[in-house]
Amino acid sequence: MKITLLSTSTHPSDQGLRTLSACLKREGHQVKMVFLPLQENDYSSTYSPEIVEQIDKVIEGSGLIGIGAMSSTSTRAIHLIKHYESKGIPVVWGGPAPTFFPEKCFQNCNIVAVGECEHSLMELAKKLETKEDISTIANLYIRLNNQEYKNPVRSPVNDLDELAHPDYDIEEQLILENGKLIPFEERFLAGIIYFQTERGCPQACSFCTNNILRDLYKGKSDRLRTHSVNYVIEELSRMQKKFPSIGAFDLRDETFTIRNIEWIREFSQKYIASKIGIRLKCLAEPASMAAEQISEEKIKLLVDAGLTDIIIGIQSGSDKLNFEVYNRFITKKQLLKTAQVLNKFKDKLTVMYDVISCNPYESTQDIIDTIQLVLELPPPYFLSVNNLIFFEGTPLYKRALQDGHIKSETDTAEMLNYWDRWQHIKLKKKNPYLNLVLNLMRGVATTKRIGLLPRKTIKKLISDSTLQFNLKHELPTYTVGSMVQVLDYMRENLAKPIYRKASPEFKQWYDKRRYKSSIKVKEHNIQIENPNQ
Ligand code: B12
Ligand code: SF4
Repeated sequence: MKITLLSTSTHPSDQGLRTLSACLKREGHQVKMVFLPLQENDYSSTYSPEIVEQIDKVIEGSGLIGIGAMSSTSTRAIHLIKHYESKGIPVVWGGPAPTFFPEKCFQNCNIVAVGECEHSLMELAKKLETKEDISTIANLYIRLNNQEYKNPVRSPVNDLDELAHPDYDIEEQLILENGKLIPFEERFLAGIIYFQTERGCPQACSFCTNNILRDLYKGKSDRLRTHSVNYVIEELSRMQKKFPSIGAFDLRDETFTIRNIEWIREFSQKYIASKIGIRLKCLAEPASMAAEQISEEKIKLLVDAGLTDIIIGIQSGSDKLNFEVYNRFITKKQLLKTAQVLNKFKDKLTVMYDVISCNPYESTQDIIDTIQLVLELPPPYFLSVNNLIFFEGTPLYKRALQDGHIKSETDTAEMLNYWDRWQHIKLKKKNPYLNLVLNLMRGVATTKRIGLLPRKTIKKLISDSTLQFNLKHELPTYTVGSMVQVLDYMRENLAKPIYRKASPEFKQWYDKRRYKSSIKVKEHNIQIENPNQ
């Protein structure tokens, strides 16, 4: 059967949809993938009639349309769903939005796919082809002949290696550029491939949507599932051979370092032996690195393999806030130990620390604790200050709703991005002065400065006298804050659109440099020959 899969994401990586496509192809279906990115800073926009007309032509003869969307791209997804349902073509809507909010999505689509859906989609395609009853397919909410069926989710795939490798047959795929559907070209990957080697996360941070998945799969799977090293090497090697412009693999697993040391040992050896030679990036959560010896060995093995960037979630310098509000069980002492371990690799590894700001549950002292922890982290590093968004369905969202911090949808900050600094501060209203100081520390940290602020100035800004003055007089905070808002506006509306149009070579160059400190850091060269060069 001909199936068309439409991706509404702004980045055409979409491992989920690509894996679904590959699994359907393995079953003998003819799949057409179409990537439909629109501008990132306007999630309310939908596709023009001219664009829809072009999609109509591609869809001709399809027995099923699959649409993937995150919450942010739901408006544009719904626009397409309504259009194709009105033509009588079965449309199934899957991805993060229907997984987290099935009831809401079911109001706008007659077939909604919840959770991991390789098997459900294959079953749906087969049953539609053979005209069998589709009302009992697990993971699907289905509206059929005015009846509604809300089927439970099946256990998620235990052995991830069973799955076909994501479909990167780009020569058969289409993408939207400047209002035109054109053949997908390598340049759209922007020199980077996102790849998850694992599914799931054993932690349950209160602000994270991962909690919704844990509830969804309760009793069915609470295990972290990891691809074998061989599968991962095969995938990365395939990508390196196919796409010469790829300069980095971003291994976006929730927390890469949580896996056992044996996996990392085998991966490091095999990645080096494979001569793939492309730099790696990953995310880690410090609780998974608390055992000093193990974490040092893990980091060394990964750096030897070519890890050049790591993102570490700290979130707060206040143990109390981490424990009682964020449900994260790591102490400041352990965080500093982890930072010392990472710092041993400073010549080869760029570390980015994530903290959360603008949380109405924070006291003045909690923010000071965070600023003080940041001052204690050994430089060089990059500090990423992310403003809190109450994501619907998370434990922190429910608590904030109960405690009156969320009175309307606007209070969740879901329509802002993490880096709209002054807009978040104005919205949350609490501790504007200290939240502004923390937000101005976003950026490269050296021995002399953190972000825009010299270290000496930061200490002065949190000293008792300056603090008391600024808590009493808000004018200086609001003046600087308004200036920051202008800068943020320019970043989103001028700098980012220009960056998006830049060549993959420029993006790679920039990606390598933007987190580097002004301290002279030796360029990390992976000592492996690239067989393609
Ligand atoms: C890699 C990644 C990115 C990359 C690449 C995105 C891309 N288009 O590929 C980048 C860095 C660009 C990115 C950006 C953003 N991301 Co992101 N990202 C991820 C991450 C870490 C992995 C995605 C992935 O490949 N997963 C692996 C695959 C196998 O799983 P999957 O995508 O869920 O697919 C399965 C099911 O969902 C389902 N499915 C998926 N599509 C479809 C379609 C059909 C038809 C069907 C039937 C089923 C189906 O079946 C798939 C296979 O089992 C996820 C977290 C996560 N663990 O998934 C967050 C995540 C998807 N991102 C998220 C967010 C919020 C964002 C941003 C909005 C962040 C920001 N503020 O800028 C942006 C917006 C991007 C956009 N609008 O396009 C949220 C989405 C939450 C939500 N409610 O929608 C997630 C879930 C993280 C989180 N827990 O908060 N992201
Ligand atoms: S470690 Fe990361 S992915 Fe896991 S629950 Fe916490 S924030 Fe979410």
